[in-house]
Amino acid sequence: MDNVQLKRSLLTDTLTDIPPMEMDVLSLVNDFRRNYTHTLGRDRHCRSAHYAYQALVLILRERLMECWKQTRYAYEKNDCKTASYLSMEFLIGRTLGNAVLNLGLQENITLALQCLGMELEELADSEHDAGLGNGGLGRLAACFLDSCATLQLPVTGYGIRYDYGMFRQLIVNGEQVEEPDHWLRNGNPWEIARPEYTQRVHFGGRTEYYRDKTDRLAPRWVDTNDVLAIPYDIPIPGYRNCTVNTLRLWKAAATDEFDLGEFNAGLYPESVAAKNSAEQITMVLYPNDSSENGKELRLRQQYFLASASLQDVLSRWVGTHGSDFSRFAGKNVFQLNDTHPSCAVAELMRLLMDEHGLGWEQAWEITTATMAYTNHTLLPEALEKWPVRLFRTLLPRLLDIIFEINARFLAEVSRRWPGDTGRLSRMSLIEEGPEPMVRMAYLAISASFSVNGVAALHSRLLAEGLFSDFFELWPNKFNNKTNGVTPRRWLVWSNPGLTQLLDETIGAGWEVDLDRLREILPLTEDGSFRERWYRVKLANKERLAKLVADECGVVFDPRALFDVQVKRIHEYKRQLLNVLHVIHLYDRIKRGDTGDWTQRCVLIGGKAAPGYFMAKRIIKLISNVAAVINADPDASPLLKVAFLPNYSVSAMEIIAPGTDLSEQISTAGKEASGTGNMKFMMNGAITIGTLDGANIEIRDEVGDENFFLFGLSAEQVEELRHSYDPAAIIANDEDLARVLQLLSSGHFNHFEPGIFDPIMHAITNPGDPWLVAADFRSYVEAQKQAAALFRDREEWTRRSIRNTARSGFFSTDRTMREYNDQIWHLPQVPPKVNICSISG
Ligand code: HTW
Repeated sequence: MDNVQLKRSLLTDTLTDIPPMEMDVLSLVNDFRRNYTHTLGRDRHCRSAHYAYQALVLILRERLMECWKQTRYAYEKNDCKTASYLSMEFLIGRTLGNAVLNLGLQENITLALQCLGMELEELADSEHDAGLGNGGLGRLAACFLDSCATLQLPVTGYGIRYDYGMFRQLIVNGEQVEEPDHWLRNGNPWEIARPEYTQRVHFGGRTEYYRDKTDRLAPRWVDTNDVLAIPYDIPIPGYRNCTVNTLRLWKAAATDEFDLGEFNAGLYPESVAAKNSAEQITMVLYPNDSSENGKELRLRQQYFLASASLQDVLSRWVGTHGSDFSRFAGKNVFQLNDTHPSCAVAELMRLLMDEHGLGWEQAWEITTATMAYTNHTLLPEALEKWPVRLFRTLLPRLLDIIFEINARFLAEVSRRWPGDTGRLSRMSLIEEGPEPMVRMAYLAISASFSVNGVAALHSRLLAEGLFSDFFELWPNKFNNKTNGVTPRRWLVWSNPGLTQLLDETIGAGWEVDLDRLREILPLTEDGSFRERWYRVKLANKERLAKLVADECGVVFDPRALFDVQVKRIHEYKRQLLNVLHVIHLYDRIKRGDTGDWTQRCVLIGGKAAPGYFMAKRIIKLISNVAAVINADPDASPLLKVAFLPNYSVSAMEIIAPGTDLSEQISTAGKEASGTGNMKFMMNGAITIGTLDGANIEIRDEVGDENFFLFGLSAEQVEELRHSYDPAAIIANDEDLARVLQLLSSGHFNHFEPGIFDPIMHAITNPGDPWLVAADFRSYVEAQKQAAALFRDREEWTRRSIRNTARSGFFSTDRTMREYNDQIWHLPQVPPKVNICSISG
């Protein structure tokens, strides 16, 4: 072939135009071999499954790349508005199975691997979870990205590439032990480093005033210690639509010019070692869910995320639009996932003014037209406040700006309510006192055009309670966006048995139009359909029973009622109430009160924040109670209890499909939404729950006869607080009295005297904020109903079917459409697909 022929046979002569990759089984097999031997350099002597996993990831990655590029080009070409989802957490779990599913390659990859003597499930199972989040808030961000890609919305996730994600939880002698999660040890084949987009983030120093080009006094931030932010991109494929969005995670790196002073003094090793302090920033995820911890390093992380992400967006803007920011707000929106990235408010002001020369008014107009804030909790201990003193040393220029925002804001408040000094101090962005604090939620609200809660009740309580002053001032900012979960991971991938049954019954397509699940409703009256439904659930329970046997050494009988509570361990979530019920069942067995018994297997799992004493003690109680019951020959045929160590995204993929009864038992008014509740519902579990968070909407959707309701309402909880008398409740409830007698007698801690005293105290304390004793009776009654119903297999199955059928509302596709229609207003932009062979 001569040169001319060669050129003609190429598609074009640019560097990046390449022909589409084949998706057939033979091509997959050959590409697998090529990657295994040539890219990874393995030969027939290699026995490690790890390289097979890697080769599989590489053939998927190759196939994602073209779509990824085309997706970027489509967004650029349309010059369309884009959203940046700023979050300190993205709890994505495993990526392999999700990529295979979303690329529509399940069948062909399974076949290709079979040819090579391997199994997809096994390889998928060898992937380490990306545990870059604590719980619901972080997982929500991951589900949002899946739905945005599926809806072809131009949304980029911005987060932190922690070297150590959520700790691995071991249970040793019934107690939680934390182990570091070095998830990057074997590399992360899903990420692409993009050092060419590195940003520089400032810390420390001071503000100085200088004369700018127009001879005006202008502030600038000087004498700073800088840290580099290097982006690592992870592809987020949409569901069979060729869109691949981006999750951009920042890693901290030292600059090269650090501490020249020490170099000159000949302290070369010391000064290289000092690089550490910069690189520390992205070392570890803080393992606290729904509580603030106030550490300086955490504020550094937050600012690092906000600054790097905003600079990334601004430098792209300047690259394509130059220094004209007049259309910036029409083309950008920033969604703040709780207050964690809320430094972004002041940082955007700083960048626009100090780096891009805008005046305050124009910068503020842009900031307030682009920032939107989502609140995820009403718990006062989770509301972030940072000492003004810390801001002054770490982020002095930001503090100037926050003070200015506050001064202008308070002026607005006093124009509206002249002389109302109480209101001024209540609403000030700065909490006065011996240690003045910046109230991050107020900073976020004051600069955002949208403030939303995550379930209907939660959003109402924000407006009526926590943020009522702000609601009075700006009622139109406030709105609700009820959470969801992605049905691709939480139904299609996790529950292949049910997926097949649904496909055969109503035809494919429901995965992206989840309301279609309602089409199975008439079949609740079809006995053979119910039988198939029951068989699927049974098989999933066998899978879960295997997990429990492997991880806990406890044997669950798949015919029993699988009663499951998995979530972070927190007093407001009331795992304690669950244990009290378990002890009550045990007590009934020991008293011979076992007429019409329903065999039950209770599974509890979740991590405690390492510094949360009561949460850790609750884990110990669950473990000890489980040990006593499982070893008791009277009890164990009727009741089994297990604490599952190291609850995680990939554990939930097995747990949700195998669950009959979903425990959602938080004190009403405390759980903002919950999202595990939705995963269980989608997989046909029935909820036992309080009127809290999204439980209320779950019950509205499924109908009250398909939900076991108990407990005080949020209003009743507030009302009772003043007159709560647990002693009287205990005195009037023999069952509860016996349970507490067993607990305080040391029956569950014969060799560990006194360890459960703090738990007894918490339950019997009139100041118990979680009102455990108050809801015990109605909880036990609801559990009785559940147990009785479970013995009627046909009726239970009908209600299980209805739960799945009516779970459509809880797809994040619906949630993202609402964010987009009411907050973001982004266009749907499909990539050019002629070059890409993946399309739906
Ligand atoms: C809510 C949960 C809700 C979920 O967000 C939670 N909020 C935090 N963690 C959560 C998604 O909207 O379904 O009901 O409790 O799971 C959360 C938090 C935090 C501070 C406040 C609230 C999480 C991690 C770190 C700090």
